[in-house]
Amino acid sequence: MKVYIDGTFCEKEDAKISVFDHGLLYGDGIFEGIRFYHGKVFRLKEHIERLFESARSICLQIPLSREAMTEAVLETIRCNALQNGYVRLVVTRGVGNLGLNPVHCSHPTVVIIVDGIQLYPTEMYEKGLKIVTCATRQVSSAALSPMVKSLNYLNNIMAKLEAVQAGAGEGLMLNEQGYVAECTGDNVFIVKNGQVATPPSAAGALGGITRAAIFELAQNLHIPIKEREITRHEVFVADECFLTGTAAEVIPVVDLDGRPIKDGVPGPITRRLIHAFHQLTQSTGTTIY
Ligand code: PXG
Repeated sequence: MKVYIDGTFCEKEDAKISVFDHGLLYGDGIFEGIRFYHGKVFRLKEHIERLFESARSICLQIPLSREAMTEAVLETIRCNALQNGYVRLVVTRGVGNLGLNPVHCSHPTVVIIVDGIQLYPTEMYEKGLKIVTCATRQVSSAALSPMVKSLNYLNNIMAKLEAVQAGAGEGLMLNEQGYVAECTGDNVFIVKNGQVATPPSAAGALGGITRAAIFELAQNLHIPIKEREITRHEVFVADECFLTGTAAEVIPVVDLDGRPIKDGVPGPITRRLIHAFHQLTQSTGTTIY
């Protein structure tokens, strides 16, 4: 595996950055997780745009243009000669001193890693996931905008740990007000009486690229869809529930905290959206080679 660091490619073993990098010292930075399927990168423009918006929001000047960053991603995939896989694009504040002040970090660090992808087992896409509600709350959107895909994942990791310790596939995170925000690494949707709903960004949901694709697909299929506040109770009594994320794609949820969702099997709207999303990933994207 070849890794891109600040414009040069190195072997995985040599892919190292400074211990003075504020990405390490403070989690000061941003990232993207991107998929490519059959030699085409899925929603590359959207991922690059979200990265640059995250950067703008945290006052981080990415040392490349959008076009150069796009080319760097494509070149890193080419370098690894893969047709299918996952890209982790990370931009940190860069090397500074031991103080918090980002002003002393003059050069942001850009890292692009290409690897295979660890999906949920195929069986879970057919049978659905069991999830649990985490005691760890989502960070307040007043503290850190959920639209910024930052390197600060400690609260998501604490929530993930709770899910793992409970033997669940994912963990549902509530916000400070107790409304549903998202899962630890996925957005969450419910279906009730034929209507699809997902929490708004203000409730603590990341502006997911997969989430946005689901809005487009639902609209094309004439399935009503909207953003609204959702309670945990509404998930218990939903007709269907599913999660979306670059890694997970679209995956059904059939149980929350030991309450089966409806009949405890993936629902028809979830199945239609999984199928439509699969077709989208197979038929669209930026050509790599
Ligand atoms: N919410 C959170 C908190 C995320 O981290 C998503 C939603 C889905 O967004 P996209 O744009 O991917 O549809 C994410 C992204 C992992 C892992 O290992 C997951 C993400 C990021 C990094 C690692 O599960 N998810």
